[in-house]
Amino acid sequence: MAAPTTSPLGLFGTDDLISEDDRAIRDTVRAFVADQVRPHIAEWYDAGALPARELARELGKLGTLGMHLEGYDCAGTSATAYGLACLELEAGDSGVRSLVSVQGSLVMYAIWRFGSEEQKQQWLPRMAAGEAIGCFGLTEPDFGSNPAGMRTRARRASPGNEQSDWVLDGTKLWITNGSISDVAVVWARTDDDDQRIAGFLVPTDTPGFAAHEVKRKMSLRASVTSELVLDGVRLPADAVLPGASGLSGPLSCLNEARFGIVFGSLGAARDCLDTALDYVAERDIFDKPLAGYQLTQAKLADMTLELGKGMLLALHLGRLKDRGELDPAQVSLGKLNNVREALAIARECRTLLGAAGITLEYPVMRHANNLESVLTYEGTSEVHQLVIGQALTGHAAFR
Ligand code: TGC
Ligand code: FAD
Repeated sequence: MAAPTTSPLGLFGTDDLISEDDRAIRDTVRAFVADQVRPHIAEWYDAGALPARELARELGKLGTLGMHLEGYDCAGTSATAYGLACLELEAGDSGVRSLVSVQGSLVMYAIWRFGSEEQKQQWLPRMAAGEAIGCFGLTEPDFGSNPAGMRTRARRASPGNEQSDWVLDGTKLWITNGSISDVAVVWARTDDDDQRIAGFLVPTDTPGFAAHEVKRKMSLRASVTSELVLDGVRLPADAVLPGASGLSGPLSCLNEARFGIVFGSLGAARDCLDTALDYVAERDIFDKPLAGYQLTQAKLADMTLELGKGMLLALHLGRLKDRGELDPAQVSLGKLNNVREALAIARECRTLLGAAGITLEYPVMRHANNLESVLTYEGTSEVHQLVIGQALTGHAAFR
């Protein structure tokens, strides 16, 4: 039997498009995943429990938390390196990548971009080290794709007095890391004259704050997902993120996390394809390996094409981001395409594994189930189609 001559991404030669420094970071994260995630992930997934605190500390030591941010003990890598780290983490499990995305791209980025110097000093070094965990509360039970409709309210304890404390009331749902967080970034509509949306740093031990874990998930089982309840949560006047005003605040954070998913989703797809390649080489069907059938090779070729095209797109977007030229609609192109194709690859790989593909012995069904969440969070496919449609036509068709 002839040995394979290349891997799916090897065939595309995408490594040549990555700088030596970025490749070194990628390889370090890949080794971490092989050592600290792969041996345990099926068990964590089965149990629906991630040892998130321990893992966060290890991810902090590795330098992956807020890694593309400058200063405050963050690693200050390129955006492409951050993307490649997401890819390797998600090759382990989307839940592990989610932990890093939410911490670095949503919470740390929000504080780094919109916070006061005191807020940055207070939270960023501890979060970079994985000693403090954050969550990002935008979605509500009745407002997911349309966060502008949010009902969570922030009112002044003494109306009209800008030095007054804030009081927050509302409910956030589907919040990653919610019930294990030390701090929640909560987006709320204020009672100021312009009723603007603002972000608040809520220490999770503040009276009136509660977090409840969402149970019985069939996807992202190795990730903590929670409901946040804010019932008269009183915060000092300086709990607000001073640099964020309006919906562009949280949406700017989403651009960062969506960028990580452009790469991350390819990690799940690559892991499925690698698994399928190994499987078809070993599995004899009728009288020869499954790898030797034309139908199998057609599937493998088509999946390799989509994985490679997705990687070229991701690296292109990475380069644009490193030059400071990445537009949100371009992030939507990447998120829409790469998650959709990663899910298709995971499902196709599952067919190649036959019945074995439905078990946790192999990572394929786990990745496929995870990607169902990835397709929905950080903007559903339909939302990204509409963002792209708006860029192409000038018409906003969200409403
Ligand atoms: P619209 O009127 O278009 O815009 C309101 C303001 O925001 C600005 N803006 C953006 N700014 C930065 N980045 C973007 N991508 C932006 N898109 C819009 C816009 O310029 C405007 O600014 P200004 O200054 O004029 O006020 O807003 P809209 O209400 O029509 O909504 C547009 C829409 C539908 C695209 C947006 O609401 C949207 O993206 N919805 C999807 C919501 C979403 O993705 N939620 C994700 C929650 S977090 C999460 O899922 C974490 S999962 C994490 C994990 O575990 O990995
Ligand atoms: P809906 O908005 O109710 O959408 C339902 C369907 O309607 C979708 O198919 C959608 O595409 C479609 N639709 C919506 N608008 C339109 C339209 N204009 N035209 C046509 N179709 C449309 N949120 C956070 O804030 N923080 C987190 O940390 C977080 N983590 C998450 C973790 C997990 C595991 C999951 C599953 C979700 C998480 N979310 C988080 C929430 C996530 O962002 C939302 O689920 C997502 O934005 C979609 O909102 P929704 O579920 O309310 O769906």
